[in-house]
Amino acid sequence: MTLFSSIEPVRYEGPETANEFAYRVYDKDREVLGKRMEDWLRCAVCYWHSFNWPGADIFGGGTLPRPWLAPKITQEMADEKLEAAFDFLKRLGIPYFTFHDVDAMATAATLKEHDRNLRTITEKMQQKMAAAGTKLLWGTANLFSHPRYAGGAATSPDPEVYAWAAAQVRFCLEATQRMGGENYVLWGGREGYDSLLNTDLKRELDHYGRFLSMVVEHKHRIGFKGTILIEPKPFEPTKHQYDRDVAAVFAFLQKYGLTKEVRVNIEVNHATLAGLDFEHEVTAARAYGIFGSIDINRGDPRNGWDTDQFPNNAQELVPAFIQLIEEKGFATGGFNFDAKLRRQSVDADDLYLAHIGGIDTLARALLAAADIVTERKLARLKQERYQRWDSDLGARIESGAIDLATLADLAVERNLDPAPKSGRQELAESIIARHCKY
Ligand code: XLS
Ligand code: NI
Ligand code: NI
Repeated sequence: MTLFSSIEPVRYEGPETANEFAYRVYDKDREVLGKRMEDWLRCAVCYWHSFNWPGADIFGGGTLPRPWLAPKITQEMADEKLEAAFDFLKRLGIPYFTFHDVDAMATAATLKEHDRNLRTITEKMQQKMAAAGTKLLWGTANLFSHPRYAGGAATSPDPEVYAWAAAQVRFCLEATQRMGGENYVLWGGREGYDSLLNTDLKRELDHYGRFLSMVVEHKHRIGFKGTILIEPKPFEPTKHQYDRDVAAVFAFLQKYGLTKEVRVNIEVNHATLAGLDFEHEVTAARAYGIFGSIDINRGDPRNGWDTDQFPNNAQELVPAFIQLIEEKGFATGGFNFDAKLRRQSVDADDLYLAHIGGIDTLARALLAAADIVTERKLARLKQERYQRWDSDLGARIESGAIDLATLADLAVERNLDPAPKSGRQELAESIIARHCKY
C-alpha cells in the first residue's frame, strides 16, 4: 500500500464514461496514421513535480501529503518515495518517467556520497522499471537548487562550482545510460545572470560552451546512445537565461560547433514566457534540425511566471501537433508532464486526475491534427501560397544562381508588378477549429 494505491489501474473507457479515473480519449493501442497512440505521445511522468514537490511557494510551505519529504531526505524516505512513484506510474499506465538526480536519491553532503546515494537509488529504480515495464525518457542533474549554484553551474564565477556540476552531470549521465534512458537533459536554470554589472557574459558563454562539449565528448566516450537535449527558458529563476529560446540555443550550438550533437527539449510554458507561441518553438526547432522532445504544461496568460499547469486545451496544441505529425513523430523524445498540482489539490487522487486530464488533452489534439493532415486542406493552402516559388524565377533565386544586380535588372526589365494575394489566415484558423471535436 502506498499513498497512490486507492485507485484501480486507469483504463480507456471511451468518451461516454462517467468514471473520472478512466481515459476518455487516450486509447494507447488505437492506430493513428499508422502508429499506436502510445507511440505517438510517449508520455512521461516527472518525478520532481509529482513526488518531490510539497506544494510550497515563496509565501508558504508545503500543502501536499508527501511524507517522504524533508530538508534532508534519508535513504528510507527515498525508498518510500520510490515505492509510491512506481505505484503511481503503474496505475496510470503510461510508458515513461523522468527525474533529476536529487529528486530520487537520499540527500548527500559530499560528491562521494552523492555518487553512492545516486547509485543506490538508481539500482532500485532499475528493478522497479524491469518489474513494471516502465522506461526512462530522460535523466537530468539538478544544477540549480543547492546554494552553491546561486551564481550558476556551468556559468559560475567559481571553477570549483563548475567542477561540482561536471561531477553531478557525469554521475547522472552514466546513471541514465545504465537505466536505458533515451535522452539526457540539461536545463540551465541559473545559467544566466541577475545583473550585467557583475557578469562577464562572454567568459560565461565560453565556459558554458566548453561544458556542453565535455558532456558530448563523455557521451561518446561511454557510448551513450541517447540524445543530449537543452531545455530553453527565457528567465526564472535568473533575470536572463542564456538559453532563452530555440533560436538562442541554436546560435549557441553553432558558435560551439554542436548543432549535430545537441537538440532541444521545448517546454510550453517556457515558450510563452519568452513571448512566443509553443508551435513557434516546435516549428523553429524543426527548421533548424534540432527538434528533440517536449515538456508539456501550460502557463496562465495573466501570470508572468512558470505556473507549470496541466494542459487542458487541445485546440491550443493542435498547430504543434501538426508539426509533430509532419516530423513523423518523436525520434527519442516524448511528452514529459512537467506540470504540477495547485497547492490546494491536497488529495492523493488529484495527481491522477491531473495526469488523466492532461493525457486525454494530448490524445484529443493528436486526433484533430491527424484529421487535418489527412484532409490536406491546410497543407494545400500553404502550398498554394508559395506556388510562385516553383516558377523559373523562384527556382533561380532559391538555387543561388542569381545575384542582386541581375535580379534587380530582371525586375526592372520585366516591369514586375505582383498583385497582392490573400493569406487566407481566417480560413486556416477555421480549419483548425472545426476539427477539434474529440
Ligand atoms: C524548470 C524546468 C525544469 C526542467 C528540468 O522550469 O522546466 O523542470 O524541465 O530541469
Ligand atoms: Ni521543463
Ligand atoms: Ni519549466
